Amino acid sequence: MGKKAKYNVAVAGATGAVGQCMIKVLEERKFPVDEIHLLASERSAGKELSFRGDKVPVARLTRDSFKGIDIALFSAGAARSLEFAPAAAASGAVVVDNSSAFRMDPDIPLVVPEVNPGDVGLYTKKGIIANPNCSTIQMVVALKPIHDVAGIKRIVVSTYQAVSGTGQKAIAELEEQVRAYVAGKEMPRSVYPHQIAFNCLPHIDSFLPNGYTKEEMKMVNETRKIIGDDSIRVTATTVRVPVFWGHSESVNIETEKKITADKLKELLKKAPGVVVVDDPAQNLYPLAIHAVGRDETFIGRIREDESIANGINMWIVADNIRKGAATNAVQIAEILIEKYL
Ligand code: NAP
Ligand code: 3JN
Repeated sequence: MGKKAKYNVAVAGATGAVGQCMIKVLEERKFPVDEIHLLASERSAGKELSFRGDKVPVARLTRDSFKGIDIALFSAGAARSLEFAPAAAASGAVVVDNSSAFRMDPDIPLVVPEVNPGDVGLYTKKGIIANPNCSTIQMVVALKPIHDVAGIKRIVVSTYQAVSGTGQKAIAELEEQVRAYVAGKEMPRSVYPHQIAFNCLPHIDSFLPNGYTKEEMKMVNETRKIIGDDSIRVTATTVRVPVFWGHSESVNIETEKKITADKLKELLKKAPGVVVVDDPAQNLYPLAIHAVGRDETFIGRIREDESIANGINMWIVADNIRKGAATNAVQIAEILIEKYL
């Protein structure tokens, strides 16, 4: 059978922060969409969203939503992925899932196209490909080229994560709290356990018995799976900060072989999907506000860690909703249609 010219695509979670961005990214990258099917909860059924200038109705996500669908992009939460993604795959769609539901399943590839594009081919096992957590994606885009030349032994990461990572309600909550503060009123609070405006919360996702949060352990386990090296030691502290868009990360690595800061800058300048922004004398370093709307990962403050023999510090920033979720998923779909479907 010949290659299709266009594909029927479903977006599950189409009304959400990630889903709406997926629709935009499909348009921008001119993904060859024949029909688009927009799916969300019962609450959104009948709403209309725009795709390439046309109004498209949103339908309720059910197990029967995937007849005739070639590619299903999921961003409706892990519970919906567990319930509906296998049904989508059984209907013949290839699922690209944005949730944590299947990321650590050994029969499901976990893919960042700049790092392990070849793993896409493993989709045939279950018809599902997992998209990693946003904080993991931007870190591995930066670290894979370093691992290839110097061998990363240990990673210590602290994140500064935007509220958009928690979805639409959290974006609204930060804005409402800032407005209330300026108006001298009491700040409303429902999404986070504490005020997020003018504050930092060392708490993303729920706490685990080992004292880490789930978000922190996602960074540990997903990094090893994507890079394909379980010997890399990773420790993470994930922090929610009062920023709307763009996750930032302070990353310290220890390598087997020495790599100088100058060599590393040259290496990263050539790395796929990376932009080096590193001229401290001119106050130039990656900023969340500059990453918004971009698909690259920005790296700066690259310097040798003077406390150990083979150590590097750097600052890594990306648009968490684009490269951290929607764009990465669409890039995976592009590899699928280019090589496999
Ligand atoms: P959001 O803005 O709150 O949107 C949630 C979406 O899920 C909405 O479209 C919502 O539909 C839909 N939904 C909720 N319950 C549903 C149900 N019972 N049946 C069908 N659809 C339902 O959240 P978001 O930020 O877009 O994130 C959505 C999910 O994407 C997250 O839970 C997470 O799994 C994943 N995500 C991944 C990353 C990453 O790191 N790669 C980053 C962010 C999010 P309604 O509008 O009808 O309620
Ligand atoms: O908090 C962030 O900045 C990223 C959030 C991701 C997220 C939010 C809710 C549920 C995830 C995820 O992708 O890991 C999940 C989940 O699917 O577990």
